[in-house]
Amino acid sequence: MEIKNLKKAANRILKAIKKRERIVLYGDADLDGAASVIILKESIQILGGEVAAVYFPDCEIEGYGISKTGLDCLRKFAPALLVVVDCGIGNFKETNLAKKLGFEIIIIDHHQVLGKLPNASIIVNPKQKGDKYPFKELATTGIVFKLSELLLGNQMRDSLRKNFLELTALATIADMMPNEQENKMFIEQGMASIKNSWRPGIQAFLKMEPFEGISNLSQKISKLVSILNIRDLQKGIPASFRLLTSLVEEESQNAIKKLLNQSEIKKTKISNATKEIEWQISKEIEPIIFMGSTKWEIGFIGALASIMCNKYKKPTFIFKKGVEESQGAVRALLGVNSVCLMEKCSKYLLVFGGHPRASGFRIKNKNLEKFKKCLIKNL
Ligand SMILES: [Mn+2]
Repeated sequence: MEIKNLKKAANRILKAIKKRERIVLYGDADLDGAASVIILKESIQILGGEVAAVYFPDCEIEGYGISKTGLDCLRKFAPALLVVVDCGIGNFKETNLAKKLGFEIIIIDHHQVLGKLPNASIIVNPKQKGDKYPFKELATTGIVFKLSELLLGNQMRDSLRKNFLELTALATIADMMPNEQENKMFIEQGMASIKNSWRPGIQAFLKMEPFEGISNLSQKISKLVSILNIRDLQKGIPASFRLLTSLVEEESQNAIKKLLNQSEIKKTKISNATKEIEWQISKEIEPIIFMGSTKWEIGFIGALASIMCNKYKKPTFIFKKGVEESQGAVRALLGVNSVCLMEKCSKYLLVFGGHPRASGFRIKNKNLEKFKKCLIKNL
């Protein structure tokens, strides 16, 4: 049993390599997206192909998923095969726009399907209708790892396989996918070889002072994951991608120091925002937490929502308020499917999507109050 369309996607990519078509990779800027892009890019290169461009949208500026900004940036590469990883399943309009610009689109995603599918030429998503693959909880990197096995065949040497599994393990942990079945296997195998990883970025990390002292491997890994999950884009490339593809250990160490610093700053910001929220919710008792501020950053609203949701056991909607639009992160406890809940109120939203317990949305500010009321009514 194979994931629906996985073989089809592999064959299409192989054809593109053979015919020297231009290939463009488009990934979410979190660790799952970045690791997926790395595995795919390196697989294509091993097969003698070339990747014309990689693109990661900056959530702070252009929002989540396939963006108009991103497509404007990439249109000079059309006609090309555009492979979108770890996002795209909710990008109906943008997929059509990409087609109009001359891209053929493959979407490889694991986020919840929203009623219909975007108009891409191939969609790989274990959660789509008609997919009989029994395990639905793979991270996108897990799916892409399986794709790389199909692409490379017997060119997948043991050391490469181990290395890709290291990335898959890190991304599966970062995306908080359940540690069971195939994920468990990926995590176990990836962890087993990570100490001997040939990626200088990983070696740099393991040798650095604050981590050297941690003897417990899984603690070390969770620290590494928290650092790699910082969406620090420089010239459009996230820190995780830079670090995991870096060829120089020293350069990586400097990058890690910067990220450690950023993660401290992030912690302070989150703790300040937590106080603000707690002061607010002490005044009003509602079945959901629904709060936004112009001061909060996209970079930490997800973590902030997780903390509030776990502490107060309520579905939590935290958003960064912009001039006309807001962008939010949602967390819910087991038993509440936040994507389905938002689907019921989708007339107020510009974009939404994600996983049942961790998702996001974009909305016009004038609809915020109506959206909130609708959520409470449909809870
Ligand atoms: Mn993901």
